[in-house]
Amino acid sequence: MRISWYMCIVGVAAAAAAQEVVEREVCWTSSPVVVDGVLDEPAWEAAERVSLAGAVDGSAVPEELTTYTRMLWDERNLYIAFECSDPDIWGTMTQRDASLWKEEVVEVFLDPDGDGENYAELEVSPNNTVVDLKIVRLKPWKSELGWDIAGLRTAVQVEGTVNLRDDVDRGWTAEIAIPWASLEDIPEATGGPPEDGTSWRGNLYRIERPLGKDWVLMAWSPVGRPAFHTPERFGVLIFLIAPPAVQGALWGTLKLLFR
Ligand SMILES: [Ca+2]
Ligand SMILES: [Ca+2]
Ligand SMILES: [Ca+2]
Ligand SMILES: [Ca+2]
Repeated sequence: MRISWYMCIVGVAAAAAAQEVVEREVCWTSSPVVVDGVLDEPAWEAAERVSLAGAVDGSAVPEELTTYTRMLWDERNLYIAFECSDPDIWGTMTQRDASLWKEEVVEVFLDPDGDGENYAELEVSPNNTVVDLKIVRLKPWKSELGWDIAGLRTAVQVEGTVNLRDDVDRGWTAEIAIPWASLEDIPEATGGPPEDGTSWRGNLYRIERPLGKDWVLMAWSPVGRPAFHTPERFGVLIFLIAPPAVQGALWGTLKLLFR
């Protein structure tokens, strides 16, 4: 979908009303993002913080498991940041493409053409272990675990101890850069940055597995069931060079200058 941001938002609003999906504006950054797990750059300070809710019904999650997400983009990368409160951080797997979803992770799903097929999945653990794969289709299930996000950069910072289960941790952050070029073989992704106003479907998730309690599944766009592979309920990501309010202000300034 490559249309103007205005048409994009009108279309998205209609789609959201029909499908009850959420949307978010992913804003361009002209200042650098250093992928070190520390979210102290001016770029991140300017980005909207969006919390994750219960993955099934959007219900509130326990305060000690709050998750905030931020997203940005520039000509080379899509950037995603997670801030996870967690009193007990753990994870044992350290091999790329291990079954991280069986432990504690944050996850990014990207479906550029929104057809629920050929979408990218990335998971990052508190050990900064990753699994990346392409979901080719859901019925019958076909995925490519050998597919890698070329040039992927991830970093994690932990406030606490990983795998010490009897102390109280504060939480962990994940900072992620996904090169546009790595998505070249995903339909509708071109291998370059999206045009201003382009919208993709996608979702952000977290799996939390407290000791002796039920798992907690969290999502940006609730999917209506305890299964993350529900692409019809993914949210809508709108890539904007500048948010509409800024564009409107710029247009107003130009009109004043040239009248
Ligand atoms: Ca950083
Ligand atoms: Ca935990
Ligand atoms: Ca797709
Ligand atoms: Ca892989």
